[in-house]
Amino acid sequence: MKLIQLTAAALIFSAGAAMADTHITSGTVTKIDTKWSKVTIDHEELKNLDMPAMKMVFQVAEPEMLEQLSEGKEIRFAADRVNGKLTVTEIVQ
Ligand SMILES: [Cu+2]
Repeated sequence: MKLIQLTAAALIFSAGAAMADTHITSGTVTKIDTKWSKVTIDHEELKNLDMPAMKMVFQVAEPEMLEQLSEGKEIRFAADRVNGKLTVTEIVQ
C-alpha cells in the first residue's frame, strides 16, 4: 500500500512539472504603459495560447507587476486570456 501511494505522488509531481514547462515562456519587455496597465513583450512561443513568437501588447493581471519590469528586461512569464484580453498572469523571478 505504501508503495502505491508513493507512485501516485510521483506521477502527480511529474505532471505538475510538465504543466509548468508548457505555460511559462520567455520574452523581452519593449514598452511599459503604466496608465493602462499594459506591457509590450517580444515573446517566444506561447503553447497554452497556441501562439507563435511575436511582439505584442498584453494587459497585466495586477498593476503592481509593472514595478518589477523595465524596458529591455528579459523575463520568463505566463500569459492567458482573462475576460477576453491577453494578460500576463505571472512573472517568474
Ligand atoms: Cu503573441
